[in-house]
Amino acid sequence: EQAYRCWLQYETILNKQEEAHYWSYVQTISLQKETLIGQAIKRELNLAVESMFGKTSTWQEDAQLVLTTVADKARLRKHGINQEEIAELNEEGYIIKEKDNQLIVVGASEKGLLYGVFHLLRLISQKQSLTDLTIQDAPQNQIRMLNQWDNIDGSIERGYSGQSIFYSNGTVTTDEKRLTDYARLLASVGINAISINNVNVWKEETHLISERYLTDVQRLEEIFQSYGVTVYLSINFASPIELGHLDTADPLDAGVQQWWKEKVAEIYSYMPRFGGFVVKADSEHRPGPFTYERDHADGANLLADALSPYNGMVIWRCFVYNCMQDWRDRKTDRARAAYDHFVPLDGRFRDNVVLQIKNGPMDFQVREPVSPLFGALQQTNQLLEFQITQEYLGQQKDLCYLVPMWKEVLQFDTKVQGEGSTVQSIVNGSLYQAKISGIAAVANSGDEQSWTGHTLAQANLFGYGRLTWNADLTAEEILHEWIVLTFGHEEKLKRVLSEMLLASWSIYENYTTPLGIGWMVNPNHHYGVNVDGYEYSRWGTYHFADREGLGVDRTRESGTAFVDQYAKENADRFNALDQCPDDLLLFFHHVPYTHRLKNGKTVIQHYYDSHFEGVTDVEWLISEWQSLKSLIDPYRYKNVAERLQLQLSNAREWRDQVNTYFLRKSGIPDADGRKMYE
Ligand code: BDP
Repeated sequence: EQAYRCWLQYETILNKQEEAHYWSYVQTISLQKETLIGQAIKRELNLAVESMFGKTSTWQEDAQLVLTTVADKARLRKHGINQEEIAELNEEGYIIKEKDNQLIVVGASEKGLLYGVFHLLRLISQKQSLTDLTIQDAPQNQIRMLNQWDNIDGSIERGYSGQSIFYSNGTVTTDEKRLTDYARLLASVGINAISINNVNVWKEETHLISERYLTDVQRLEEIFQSYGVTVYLSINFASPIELGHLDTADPLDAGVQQWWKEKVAEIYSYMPRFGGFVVKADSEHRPGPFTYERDHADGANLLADALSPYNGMVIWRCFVYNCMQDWRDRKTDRARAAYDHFVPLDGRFRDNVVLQIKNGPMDFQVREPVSPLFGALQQTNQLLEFQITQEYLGQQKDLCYLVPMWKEVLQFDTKVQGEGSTVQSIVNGSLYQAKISGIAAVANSGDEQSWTGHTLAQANLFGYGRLTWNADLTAEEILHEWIVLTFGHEEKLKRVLSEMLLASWSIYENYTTPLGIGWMVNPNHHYGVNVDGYEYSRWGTYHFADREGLGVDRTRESGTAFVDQYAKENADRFNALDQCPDDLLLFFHHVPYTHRLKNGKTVIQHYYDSHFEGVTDVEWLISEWQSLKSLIDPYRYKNVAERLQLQLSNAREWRDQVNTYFLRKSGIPDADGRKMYE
């Protein structure tokens, strides 16, 4: 039960004083309209009040808690809220104000009101006093999206939390309770968009936009819509051929254009508030405009024209590279691909196209530099793409709290318009006055009791929502909120859990691939170590270790010149061996094993040390968790305890293989003479 409820525990309030304080506000509630979202608000409050107080609120016209929107001018006046306060909010914002034992929540829209109510419930769960409260809040990023990589057979691509809650055995689910609870979780942290099928669209999934499925998709859409979450579908670029039986999907072909227009009209006849399409084209064997010698602006604009009468959007992914490259040609660099494909097209996309760009130039490794597309694209709408599901980060067996990594990405200064041209300022639309912008992320949820497999991985879903709402929150602040909402107020619990989670990313990095090299994973499933697993394959993901050294030379003098995709200042910094940050050293440079890092250690010694440390740190995680046993319910305790054991074997395996491999390659022994498995 607790695992299922995540951060919406709504624990019974036992303290009499606290109970009296909060009850005085929620005993009577007024809500003007009973629209879809209005009903969701009412449902949530009833559920929360019942669970926290064991009694029910009375819904009446004159009440202690007033829920309303800006449209209700008379009531705002009555509560002394002036127009200026409201005018500062965007349409998803809200005000919460307490005066004389009356509480009012005003949404700039109904959605804003919904977010305001969740905020209020969060305050109560955190035991914050409501007396004299004034809160004015609105999201910083416009689109805050989840990408489900769910397939109709019920499997989830890169899913580590069981099966899909959207589909099973070739049909759309009928478990509306579970979907509603998911929508609640998302809305409670401000997520406002979701694409409900895998970006790799083929076979049956292609039919999701056809009559066969649209009635079912509409059912799901309504659930999410009632929590302010707009639904999108991933589509197959070759749909005109596969569904429409045309002989081409050429974006400049009039028949193809007509086909998409009719298709989009059909979709909107089912779902007038449908969001639009997510498209992975010409990538990893998916079809796309290249087949017809057209470029990606042609491809995206084709769909954009069909969607624009309905204000629909095309979310076009930039994860385009040649996955069949010749690995012997060291000049081909996969990291360059997205920039090389898309920068020449800057300015050619329609207003309702938004390019979705992975945070790094490769693929969600434990540490990558920020994608140079951020900053380079100046006349194109952009969405940043994160991966919440831990494909390369321990697959929800290993613990890895991701908010600190995401913060680094958002704070990275691209310098394209001088100091302060951060990624956040691009994705919130301010730097280039973008019409559409925001953040998307691959979800980590499934049908397991805890939603995320590893109970502590709930922190990443929660954290993603909170951070995309407000990028100024620190990783610590978000974590503390999450711990209290999920596990309660016990001091020891708060301290230990936050130490564990805040250390977890760097622990994972230490026993896997520190210094920015990445990969070395088992091919295909990507869990666990395999140092040369991808080294001689066509995927473009290499470490180039030889007897002298390791790392990828991406410098302008002797390497792939990838560095020059960044603004000059960053390019020069990454390019210069003595200025490149150590944690990205091997991403940009091929160095001898004896190269000295800024901490004075050689690269090889750092590799040995960090791998030994990583394992010791996992042992520390285990003993920390054990110290919490009496403070956590048995289900969640066991769930995490078991996974920590898996993490320990994984970490040992990484340590032993990586250390042995580099000992053999380099012939340089560990300075501390520790045992290696030669
Ligand atoms: C990679 C995954 C692959 C995805 C691809 C993508 O291994 O399953 O299809 O990204 O983002 O990380 O399209």
